[in-house]
Amino acid sequence: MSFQHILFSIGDDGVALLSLNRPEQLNSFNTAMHLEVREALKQVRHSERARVLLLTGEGRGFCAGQDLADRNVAPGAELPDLGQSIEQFYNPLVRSLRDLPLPVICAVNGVAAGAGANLPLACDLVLAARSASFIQAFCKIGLVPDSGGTWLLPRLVGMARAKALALLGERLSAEQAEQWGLIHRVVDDAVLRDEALGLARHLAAQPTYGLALIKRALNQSFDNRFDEQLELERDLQRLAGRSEDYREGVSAFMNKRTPVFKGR
Ligand code: LHQ
Repeated sequence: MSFQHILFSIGDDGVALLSLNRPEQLNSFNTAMHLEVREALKQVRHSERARVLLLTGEGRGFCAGQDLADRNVAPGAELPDLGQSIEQFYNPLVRSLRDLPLPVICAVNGVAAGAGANLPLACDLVLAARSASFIQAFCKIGLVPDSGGTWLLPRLVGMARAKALALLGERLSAEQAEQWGLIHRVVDDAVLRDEALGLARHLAAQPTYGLALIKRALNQSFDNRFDEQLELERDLQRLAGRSEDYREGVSAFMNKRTPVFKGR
């Protein structure tokens, strides 16, 4: 499949780069872009080479959510079933980012609005350009935050701030987002791509099978009781302990050499 609305590559360094590429529409999602992103994520999941995914956007925006030009309802026309669009596209997208057995880095290069503000929250490490911002724009057009927003926001920033963001739809600066714990780190615009790639390459050389298990454990932690989480840690440690990377890590430590991890 050739891609028209995204840029996608998997490098020899193990970094899969997926960049949303509809800059004139601030990388908002139409059906074609959804299908391309879905295909790219499938390729990442099945790739032998991909060890980390880096998600970003081309142009001055990261993603403005749903392409509203696709959703303009003419007077008298039948009202669309937005639930179907969520079921068909947004929910599978968010699930696949969250469940991808690789670390997912999101580099928010500009404004992130609507579903575009919530996709980064489903990723594992979010960097944002200083000029970027996050807008829960849904309330301004009579909609409900989707793409996991109502679940992720309160867990990340607490209920008071989540409600303010979702009910007011005001622009949250990248710096404020970092201070609130919504994202990992703000960097200067000029260095965002390099910083994110540097982080991705660093992670790609780490024991990424183990990193995927860490991600699984942390993703479940707010839903489990303490005892359940201890049991999950036991199960995941059992898997980690059987990996080649664990053997390599211990052997390299004992022999005072640099480990070479394979992600399995
Ligand atoms: C756009 C969009 C856009 C099309 C900017 N669509 N063209 C799920 C399921 C099903 C249905 C509904 O929704 C959902 C989930 C959602 O995501 S709902 C929320 C949808 N998104 C929004 O409501 C955000 C709409 N955009 C904005 O509020 C502004 O564009 C922001 C605040 C993102 C950026 O503002 P500015 O920096 O002032 O840029 P701009 O507004 O001038 O936009 C630049 C261009 O991008 C412009 O086109 P033009 O031809 O005039 O240059 C916009 O029309 C276009 N654009 N967002 N979502």
